[in-house]
Amino acid sequence: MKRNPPRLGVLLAFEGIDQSGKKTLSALLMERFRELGIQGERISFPDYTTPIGRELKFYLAGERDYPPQTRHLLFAANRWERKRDIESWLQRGKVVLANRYLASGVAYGMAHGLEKDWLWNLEEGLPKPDQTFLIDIPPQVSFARKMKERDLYEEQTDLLKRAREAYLDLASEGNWEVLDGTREVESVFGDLYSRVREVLSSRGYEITPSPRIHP
Ligand code: DGP
Repeated sequence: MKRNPPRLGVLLAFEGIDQSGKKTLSALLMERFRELGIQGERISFPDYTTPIGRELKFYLAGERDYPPQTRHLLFAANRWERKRDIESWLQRGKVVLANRYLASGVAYGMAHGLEKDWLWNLEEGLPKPDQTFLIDIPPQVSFARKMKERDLYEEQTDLLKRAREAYLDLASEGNWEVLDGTREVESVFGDLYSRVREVLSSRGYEITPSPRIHP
């Protein structure tokens, strides 16, 4: 059996429906890592810069029509396109932050009525996250935060509702950290950061409480 290479770094995944705050929180975390001298990398999925990512962009703009399985294979293939990069960052001991990752494929696939096991199989072999954070918000909050220019999926309240339910279902099965994303960003970040510290400390990273000098 072919095994994935051993790794030294840490992979943290950020999940949640649109407008939950994934990008803002991971950007804040990267900022904190910079202050602490921790080497981090941030990656977002879908990654629209790859060949398959560009195809997904057309799809999300309503310019392509694919059967459900085909589009879910494309979303998963987009993650496989970046496998080597993620593995190489991890092997160099970096902390990798992924905005959306394996669980996006499963949650959105389930929201479209596809089978959970089939969806997980598409992700089998990609580096597994050390911790997945679900930034949980209801669809109404997502809509209130972004009213216009929503993509094909973002426009559909029912789909967002099902994606959120699927996320909560997955979170209860896995060892995920669920954060209430309806709160002020500082408060969500506070909770996120304490869990990140625990994960990193358990992996041998040295983290001081705060590198900032308070007058
Ligand atoms: P974003 O770039 O994060 O706004 O994502 C674009 C849209 O694609 C969003 O509505 C959620 C959806 N999406 C993201 N990842 C996946 C995936 O792996 N599978 C499916 N089916 N949809 C996804």
